[in-house]
Amino acid sequence: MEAKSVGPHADDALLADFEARIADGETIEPKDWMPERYRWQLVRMMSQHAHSEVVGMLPEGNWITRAPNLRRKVGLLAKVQDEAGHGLYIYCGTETLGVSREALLDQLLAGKAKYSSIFNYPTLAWSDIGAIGWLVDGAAIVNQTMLAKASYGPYARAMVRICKEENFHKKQGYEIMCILAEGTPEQKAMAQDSLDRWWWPSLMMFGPSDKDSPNSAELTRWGVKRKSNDELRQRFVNITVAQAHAIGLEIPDPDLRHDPESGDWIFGEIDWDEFYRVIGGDGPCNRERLAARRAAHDEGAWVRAAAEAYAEKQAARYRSENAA
Ligand code: FAQ
Repeated sequence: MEAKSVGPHADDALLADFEARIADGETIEPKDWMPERYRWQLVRMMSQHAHSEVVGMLPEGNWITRAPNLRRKVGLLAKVQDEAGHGLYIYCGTETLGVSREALLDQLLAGKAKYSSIFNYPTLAWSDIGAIGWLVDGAAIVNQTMLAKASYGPYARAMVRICKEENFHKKQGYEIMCILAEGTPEQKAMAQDSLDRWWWPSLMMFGPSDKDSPNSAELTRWGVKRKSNDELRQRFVNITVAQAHAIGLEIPDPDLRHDPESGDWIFGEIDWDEFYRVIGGDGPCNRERLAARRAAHDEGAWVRAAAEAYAEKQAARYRSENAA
């Protein structure tokens, strides 16, 4: 009888120790004991994040050949390459939890994995590149600055580096918007149109409101989320409204008002039906994005084969040198 009860009691003690470490602000590292549910939540969230970085290259990659001048092309190329790097860091972070990058990519290509809703919207004009840098990277920074304090060490450390790069992305995007906004009336209208189309989808990036967020309770309890979806969304709105006004653009929300007591910009109701439609696979570009990822994966098969053959050759040389 006693032997049987050792397991659960041992687990209770481990869980108490794990939660005490988090309460003390320690980070959890890959070889530390963690509850299976913590590992599962991290794999779920980190894999969605890595996929978002990778799929997120597509809307902007679409404009590399059409950037208006060399400086813009160089900036955009660098940004898109950075996003690929972010995907790789986070896939590596997920590997520390025992899930391979190949397994996660298979889920993405099979259409079984989520990635951020924002990347299912089309980039119709050059000004959309400005809007993405300003709003999408701006939202990502607000979200990921908090994740840099997450309890899981490899994820938190990846966020520190990623946020530095996202800051450059945001600046290049906002600069594009500033220049268009003070250009000809047509250029200003173009910037406003991009803001109109990207504003609400950017607010959706923070996820459902707190009362409808099934994962938040566990993620908060275990120190992965340090602020709630709604708190971060509000922080983003407060930062961004001022930036829009500074360059003479209007936020497309008739209900937007400043609350002098809290200092917050109170915004109107988000279209949650649209949000759930998009994350359910029925956004404007979901099918196109998956088709593009599958084609890129197939076309890249020879690169993976070549890298593997090279690695095997190097390993064989190492073995023969060490055997000699
Ligand atoms: N899109 O219970 P919650 C970037 C799902 S990176 C799609 O609140 P959670 C850089 C959620 O997964 C952008 N699905 O979920 C860049 C869950 O589904 P599940 C990505 C969403 O995890 C810039 C369900 O709804 N950033 O932009 C979305 O507690 C430019 C219930 O939601 C990250 O991934 C959504 N917007 O909170 C790249 C940051 N929202 O798994 C290229 C890390 C929610 O139960 C170009 N992730 N869902 O089936 C997070 O902080 C969190 O996962 C949230 C969601 C806040 C996104």
